[in-house]
Amino acid sequence: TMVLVHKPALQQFSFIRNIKPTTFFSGIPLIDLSKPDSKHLLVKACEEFGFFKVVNHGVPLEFISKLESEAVKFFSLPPSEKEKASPPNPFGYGKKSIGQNGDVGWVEYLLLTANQESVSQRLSSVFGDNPEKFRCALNDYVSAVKKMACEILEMMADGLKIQNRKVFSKLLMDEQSDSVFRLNHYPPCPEIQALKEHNMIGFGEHTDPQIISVLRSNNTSGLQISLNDGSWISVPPDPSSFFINVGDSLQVMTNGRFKSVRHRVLANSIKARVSMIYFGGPPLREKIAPLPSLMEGEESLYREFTWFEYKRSAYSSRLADNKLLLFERI
Ligand code: GA4
Repeated sequence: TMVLVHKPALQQFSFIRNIKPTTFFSGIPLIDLSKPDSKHLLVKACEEFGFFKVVNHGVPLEFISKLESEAVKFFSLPPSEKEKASPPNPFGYGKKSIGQNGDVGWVEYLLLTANQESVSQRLSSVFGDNPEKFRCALNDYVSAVKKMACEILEMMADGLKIQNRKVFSKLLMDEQSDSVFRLNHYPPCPEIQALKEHNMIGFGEHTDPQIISVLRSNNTSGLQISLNDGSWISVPPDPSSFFINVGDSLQVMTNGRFKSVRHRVLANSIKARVSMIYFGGPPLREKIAPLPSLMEGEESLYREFTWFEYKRSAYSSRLADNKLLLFERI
């Protein structure tokens, strides 16, 4: 239930009623990428939750800490400096407002293309004293995370017994892949401590439109995922692991077998949360439809669309909307 709290400075944000204290969920599937057998657990996790945590991921911790410190440095700049990198659409700095359809959150962020060549010129001014340092940190991190995402997608294809294990990963590997990178900063919100039974929304509930999302955060809680019964569970933060989301496009390609997970972030009253997310997407012209080999005897739940069509439709919707509804077969 959404509740409006009548406190002038905060009333523009969204709140949720929350009577229970935060309890962490211990049932999040844990996938060890160094074990080939993990492919079966991976498939199970994507069917049950559309969400899991990975360890032994092969991404150097140095890449993670370097990019995190660059992100922290950026978000610590005076507002006037950060504004030089706005607006966020399609790429740049944004604050409070998410997307272009009226969603707001207790968050500021940088949206970037994951294609290295085209990191916008506008941003280089912001990384003032040393733009190359930021660019390198971003490049190292995104390359390593993309490689891991492709390995995971190949293990998924194996686990699903698909002949071509690159069916999913090739979409991210494509030069024209429409992948996005996001740095989020959720400042602490001390005022919410007074609101005992309410939590403020950092980033409202939604599913990710792409194929796969790879999230890493600092040690601050806030991320929640929605279970099939509609309840929300808190994900214990783990700065040395990655969290993987199934996106809408992967749900479609698996004809609904894998679930695109609904998730959100709640504001924290004490500690800042910093997260970095790689959204692996296909090229814009790519046709998205259930894979024939996964449909034996089944009917397609979705009509075919291009990623361009889906993205256009998703980007003109509100965060919480069910974006796949328009593409379901009746
Ligand atoms: C959710 C996943 C990614 O963060 C994102 C978001 C995008 C945006 O911030 O501009 C959207 C959201 C996301 C889905 C619905 C639309 C578009 C905000 C919004 C209200 C970058 C993406 O690809 O889709």
